[in-house]
Amino acid sequence: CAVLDAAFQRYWPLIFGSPTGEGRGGWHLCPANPGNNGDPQCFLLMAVCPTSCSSLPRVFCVQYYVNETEIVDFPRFPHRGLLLDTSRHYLPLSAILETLDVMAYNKFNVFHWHIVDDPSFPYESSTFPELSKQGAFNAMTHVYTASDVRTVIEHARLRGIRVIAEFDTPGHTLSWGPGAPGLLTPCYIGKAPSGVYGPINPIVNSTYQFVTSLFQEVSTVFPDFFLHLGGDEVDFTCWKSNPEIRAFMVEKGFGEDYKKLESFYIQRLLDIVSSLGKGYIVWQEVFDNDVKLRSDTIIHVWKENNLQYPEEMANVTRAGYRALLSAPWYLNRISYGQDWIEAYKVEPLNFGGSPEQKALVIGGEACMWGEYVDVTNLTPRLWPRGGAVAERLWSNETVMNVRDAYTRLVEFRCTLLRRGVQAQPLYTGYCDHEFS
Ligand code: CP6
Repeated sequence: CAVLDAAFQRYWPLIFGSPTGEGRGGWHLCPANPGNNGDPQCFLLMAVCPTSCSSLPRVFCVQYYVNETEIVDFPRFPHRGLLLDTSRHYLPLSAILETLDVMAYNKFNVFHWHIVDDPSFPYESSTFPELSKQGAFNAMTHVYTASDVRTVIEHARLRGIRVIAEFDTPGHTLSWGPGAPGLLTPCYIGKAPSGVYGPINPIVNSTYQFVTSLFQEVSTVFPDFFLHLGGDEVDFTCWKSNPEIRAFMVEKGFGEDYKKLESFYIQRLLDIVSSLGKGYIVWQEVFDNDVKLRSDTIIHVWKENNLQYPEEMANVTRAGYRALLSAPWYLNRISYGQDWIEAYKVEPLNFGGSPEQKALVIGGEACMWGEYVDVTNLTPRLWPRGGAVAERLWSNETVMNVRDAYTRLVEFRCTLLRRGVQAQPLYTGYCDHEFS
């Protein structure tokens, strides 16, 4: 009898239960009909229980047909992510869990949770409960409690998916204001505050005390080594209007260069998060603005302008940083026709650079920004289109035939429907199960 190999030993108890109990006994597989050259091959499965069973040795012989299949498959890129935005619209827990299921079918392995932003703050913080009390769309119903967050992380973990939370600062933080008085910059009209607020106020110490406490909490709630710190799209008009900020600019010798002020904030934030023992991912502006970065920082390339992203990938990797690509993969964008094809045809390493530079591209993320997406249209917009990005990130660069991919996606979309996932059609046609 051949002892079952390690993989078989692991999965067999999941399917049939473990007659010998956890970690006890040896599994043996005996050909029941040696000499059978035809298929399927029949095996006898015998589980031998060596100790502490009522009648020893106990032998189970079960006859099953086992189809032998050898699969050689491995990912091209280690980081295959999907971004969901739960600030523009609240997504119920069930929608996030279903998305994690379908991510796993697609071999996505990172859930980038853009959890808070300008419109709402649905993250329930234990350190600063006022943030969601004042900043969520509804503090009772439209929040993610500590238990919800644990549920998401565990559901993801069981499917081989990491959860990376993004707390985007210093821009995209308007919803933080009501629950954190003094955090945001008061904007001015002339000599008087206008009552409107801008990005996080980078010139007061209380800001850094606040972000230290918040990120202390966040870094324990989200166990992944990485946090996403945002740093994108900071609007300088409010900072420019504020006389105290302008005085600070003079004092620091920043002149009129508000990117220097932004960098001043980001630099301190990165030091805080580093001291908490976390790694960080930032949007490309942080790199573009010449912020001093730890050498293990990951730069997230998102700007689509005129398909210039290959140039940015080249710049980021030339500087020695690892890069993540999202620019061509905005699933929230839709257009008439088969728009998955453009996403599929992207070749992430198609930029000018050395092999060492190419090796710094750790993968990419499909993004589902939430301005026009809530629970009603999330699933059909994500699937099966997200599968095109997933395949690009998983498969060898030689796997690029669009017609073959179409066939796979059509089949996969029918599978999703059979599993109760409302995936949208790619084009005309039907699914076999419609007739059965
Ligand atoms: N929110 C945040 C967004 C976007 C970004 N950051 C965004 C910008 C342009 C498009 C889609 C999304 N909605 N916080 C940029 C990373 Cl087309």
